[in-house]
Amino acid sequence: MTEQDFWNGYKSLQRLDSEVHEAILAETEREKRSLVMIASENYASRAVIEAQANVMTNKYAEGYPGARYYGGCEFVDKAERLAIDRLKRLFGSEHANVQPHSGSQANMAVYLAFLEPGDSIMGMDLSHGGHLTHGSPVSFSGKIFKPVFYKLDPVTQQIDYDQVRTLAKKHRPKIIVAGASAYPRLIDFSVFADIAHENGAYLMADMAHIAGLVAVGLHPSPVGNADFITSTTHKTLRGPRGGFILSPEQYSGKLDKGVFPGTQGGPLMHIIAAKAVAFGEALGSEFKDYQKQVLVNAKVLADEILGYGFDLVSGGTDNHLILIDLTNKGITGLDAERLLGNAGIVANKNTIPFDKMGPKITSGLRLGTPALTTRGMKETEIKQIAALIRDTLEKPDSADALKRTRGVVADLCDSFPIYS
Ligand code: DSN
Repeated sequence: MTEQDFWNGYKSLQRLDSEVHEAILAETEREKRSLVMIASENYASRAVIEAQANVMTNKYAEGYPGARYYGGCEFVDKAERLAIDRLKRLFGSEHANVQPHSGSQANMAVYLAFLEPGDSIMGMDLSHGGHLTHGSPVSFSGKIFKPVFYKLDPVTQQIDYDQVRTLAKKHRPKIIVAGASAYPRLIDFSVFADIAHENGAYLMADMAHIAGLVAVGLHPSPVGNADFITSTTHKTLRGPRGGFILSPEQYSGKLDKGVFPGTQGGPLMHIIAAKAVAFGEALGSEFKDYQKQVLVNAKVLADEILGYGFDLVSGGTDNHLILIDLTNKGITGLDAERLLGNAGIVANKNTIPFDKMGPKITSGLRLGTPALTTRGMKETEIKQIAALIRDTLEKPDSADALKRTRGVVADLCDSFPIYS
């Protein structure tokens, strides 16, 4: 069955709402025809997509399995219990909450459970690779709580744990957040835990980007170090869009209340069913092979891009992404994103540490390998794609280069279908 057949199967949608049906078909085609290098995107399996398109969307299930505020929850209870059990096994965690609608809501639930408005939180500066919900003034996290930010070391462009310790001592945040959305290096959760606990703070690890790597032991786990662990389900973990929280048993009651009734009402039971499927997939042996290849591909991408004279923030990568500093190439992140998009390579502009441009322009470009690797691409294809990126960014006015690049992108997309 091709993707087109898959979506054409939605006959009622086609009949009743052709506009939305067409938008879905167009998105299907866009995904098929482009090389996705957005580090936070991936392709959920067909089983995950099928599981989330189910009648559990009809069901209210406020509460938790066995203790709901509605009748008729026996089957959604089963789905949620499967998701919880599989997730706990996947990460070796004592407690799991699979209800957060997103990573942001998972973070919000932790803050609500353990902080009072006005309390201080400390996270990585957004422009250095942190996340909006780690205290940015434009997010609830910076509006309700008092944020303190650590920055990357200006020379190594990596986390400066001494600076984190000094800031923790000075500001005594109640929660320290270890996690990032554009950081290409390993995060040492045990050092973060020491710093937090020495200073009377909780440690929250936001492992959204690296959850798939952590699940198979290819990135050190925050479990056993962090008091609370939040994540999304759809990045390296390759599930449906959503979030979850892990913790030791001692925090389970407060955390569960932080999610419901603290920040959410009825859980999305169809999405929880799909999360269960994705966690089951992640427990399989093929998932480790996939994550290994994600890492190999990212390293090859880093080496190739460096070989073409581009600078990388921190000089390389230990995970699934690289962050190109475009300063020496005289091109902005915005222009790079546009040029690549026009050629069929989807990526996103990103600030680099101490960026002189604002977040709407930026001097950086973030590239990740999770989605390409799901399509089955390996070192050979990554080398080809690195060359396309070089051509696109170094010859922005060459119609020949653009034509060549579009041709190679089309060939790669044909040879590596997403859903075959
Ligand atoms: N917006 C996500 C990312 O692209 O990294 C983080 O939530």
